[in-house]
Amino acid sequence: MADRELVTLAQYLLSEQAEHPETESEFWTLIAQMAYVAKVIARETRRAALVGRLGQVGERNPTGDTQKKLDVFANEVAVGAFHRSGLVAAIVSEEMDEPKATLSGSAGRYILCIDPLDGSSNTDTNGSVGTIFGFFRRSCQGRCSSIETELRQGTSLVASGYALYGPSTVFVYTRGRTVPCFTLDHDLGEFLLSHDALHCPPRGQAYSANLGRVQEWDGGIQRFVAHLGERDSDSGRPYSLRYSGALVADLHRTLIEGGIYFYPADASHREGKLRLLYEGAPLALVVETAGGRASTGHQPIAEITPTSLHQRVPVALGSREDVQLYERFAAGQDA
Ligand code: AFP
Repeated sequence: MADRELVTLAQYLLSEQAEHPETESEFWTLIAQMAYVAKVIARETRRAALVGRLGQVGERNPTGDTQKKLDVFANEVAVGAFHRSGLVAAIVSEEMDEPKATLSGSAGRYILCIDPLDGSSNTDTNGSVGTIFGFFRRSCQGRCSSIETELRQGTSLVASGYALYGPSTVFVYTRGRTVPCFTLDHDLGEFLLSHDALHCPPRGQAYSANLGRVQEWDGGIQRFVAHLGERDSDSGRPYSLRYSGALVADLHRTLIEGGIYFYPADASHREGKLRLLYEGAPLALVVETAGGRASTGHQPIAEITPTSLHQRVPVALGSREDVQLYERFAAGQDA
């Protein structure tokens, strides 16, 4: 059987550029450059065990997590790829305390917020990991007082997406219209269009959460979990539990098969564990563009105005009806 017509990411970006001449031309370069970052990280995660890149470096990152060698590597790749690009003014990363001003400095129109290696606790066990990115348009041009003032709420994201390093490497991006998905052909070294547009089903039959923390969650969330476990064939319950420890992997499955991923506040994470700027907000744009919903449980993630670079936020992402149900339980209005 002949291969289906193969569309490379480069071809796809060119045709998008032709269709949307109003888009700043540098935008397409941002996406192409991020895909390059994903390829380099994919290559290194595949051979990490052979080149001494597994394990920890002994440091903790700004959000208190232990840093893995691959975390540091992935961060260096991302910084290297955008430092001289002339496109971004600064890079905010999970792996850096302070934003990194790039060589283009105040000339850059965007700020890149990135979790270079999401789920890095999986690296030593050959589990899936990912990269999450968001490009924010700066709210002021030239020299501004501080990076916090330049970052506005998630609705000002111009593009976001993720790469998933699993059995295959996928690259997903959106600018709020559709969510195309590309799969890396390692032999060609090219991302090829594999899903024209991801559409999150309105409801699923699986949930992803660290159930080990259930006793520390609000009563409403505990009741939500109990509800998902009750038998009811009309609504497809009980839901199955699927949790990988890598948000990107759980989210990618949720986008394709439906369901919900959530990480609420708990005793160790009073504000939630995930970070707004380089996890919650970028993935909220992806999920909502795919027809799903992204919420803290009490408000849309995209409506939160960031107040600090490494701000945390409770998160519920996935199928619209499943997230709405979560919100009802979080508000104490059980089903
Ligand atoms: P790391 O990137 O520090 O490994 O954190 C991963 C993550 O942010 C997200 O990808 C996972 O879903 C979640 O944290 C896992 O956290 P728990 O280990 O507390 O379940």
